[in-house]
Amino acid sequence: NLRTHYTSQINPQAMNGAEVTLAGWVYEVRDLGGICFVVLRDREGRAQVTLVKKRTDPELLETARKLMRESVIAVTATVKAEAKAPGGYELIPKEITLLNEAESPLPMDTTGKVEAELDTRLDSRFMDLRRDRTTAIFKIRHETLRAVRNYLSDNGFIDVTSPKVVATATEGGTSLFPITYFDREAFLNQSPQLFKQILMSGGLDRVFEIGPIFRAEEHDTRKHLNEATSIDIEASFCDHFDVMEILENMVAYVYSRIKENEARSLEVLGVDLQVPAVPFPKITYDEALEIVNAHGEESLKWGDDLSTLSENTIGAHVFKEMGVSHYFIIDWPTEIKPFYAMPYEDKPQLSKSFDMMHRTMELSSGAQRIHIHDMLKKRIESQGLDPEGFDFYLKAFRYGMPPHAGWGVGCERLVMTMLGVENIRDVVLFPRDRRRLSP
Ligand code: ATP
Ligand code: AMO
Repeated sequence: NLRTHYTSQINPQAMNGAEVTLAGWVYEVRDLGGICFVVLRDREGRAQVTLVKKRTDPELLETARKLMRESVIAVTATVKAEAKAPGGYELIPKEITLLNEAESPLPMDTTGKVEAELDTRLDSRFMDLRRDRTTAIFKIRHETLRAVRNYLSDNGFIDVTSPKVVATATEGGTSLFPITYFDREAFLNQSPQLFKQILMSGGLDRVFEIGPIFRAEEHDTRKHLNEATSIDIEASFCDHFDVMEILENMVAYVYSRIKENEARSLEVLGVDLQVPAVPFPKITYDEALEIVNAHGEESLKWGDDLSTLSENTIGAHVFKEMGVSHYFIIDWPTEIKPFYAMPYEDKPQLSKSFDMMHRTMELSSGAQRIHIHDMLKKRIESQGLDPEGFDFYLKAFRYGMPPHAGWGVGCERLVMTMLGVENIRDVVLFPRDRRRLSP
């Protein structure tokens, strides 16, 4: 390894006088004549390399002065505690090695002084990632998924992966990406839904999957991707209320982990994170309609899906009345939920389903599922789908399928709402949308 430390690992007091080697990018060179500063940036922060003309080998000084911004360097230096320098120390270099020179001009600014358009940043994502804000977002995304994995593993869930090349649709509303699978038509999977349910028949009892989902949404919005990352669970012998409790506790846990482990990233982003209190309030679909209709901007009748506008109206109302951002909408009309949602026994027009919302968007959908074979087959038919295509799925319901429930959360929506990021593309390394297929 070329480096001995990251910039953040240098303790100015304890390491004063020690020799270290840091490696990273040239953030900036400030040549003030008698003194020259090279600021080195690595993933964890920045360090100032100080070269005083009178006390520096002329060849070394010349190397430093000629460094092009964003070139890759390694610096072997002595640590010197210096209260005025960023991080409380500066580096007095013995050697500066230019590992790879960057061309000039750069495709975009990395200092945050000039704010580039999102498209420019995504076109040069490698360069955008060198900005503090972007690095902070992806560290938090990492910590989010780590917290999710820990939380679910600690609560008895088994980490699984299901196929992404499939033969059937699962989520009625959105369309499919067809692909050619040898001589057959296949699709990119919209959701691990059918597979996670089959695993309940297999007796795995509680499973989770973090993986890609593909949706051929034609629209261009700030909250839709064509390839998203879904966090899915399925749990046997549970109803919808049980899995809502798992969901709200997981979200609160994620927030608390981020607050604790990513304080510096939150600071870079200027986010003062409030861990949401559990339980999240629950309103019924009927109450949600009343809120929308009382508000007057839109008129919805029973059985309509909630539009983006109505989601905003309800979110604002809940925030105003209850002071919370996260809430559930429960008891949806069976007809507008997917075929696998379990209807209430006494009121079959209502289903044991829910959406978990954050002020301006849906974060998760879930439900208790139909575990009765004949009932499920009827629901598939009544939604105009061909049960034959679902044979592999229905089969699992004929030989001992336990009652079960589950949900899916979009990882990107979880992160963007946590950080107040406006556009979902900001929290995906290489987003796929209607226009974007590379990088
Ligand atoms: P699902 O309900 O399957 O998760 P969805 O896209 O319908 O997906 P949301 O993403 O929460 O659900 O969107 C909420 C509402 O926004 C939808 O009910 C719909 O009215 C509207 N909507 C959904 N997709 C789009 C889109 N691509 N462009 C504009 N509005 C959309
Ligand atoms: P649903 O279709 O609501 O439910 O998806 C679950 C969650 O996944 C996220 N999501 C998306 N994020 C970004 N771009 C998209 N195009 C996109 N589509 C979905 C959202 C959404 O709430 N099988 C069910 C889940 C279940 O019942 O277990 C399902 O897929 O955050």
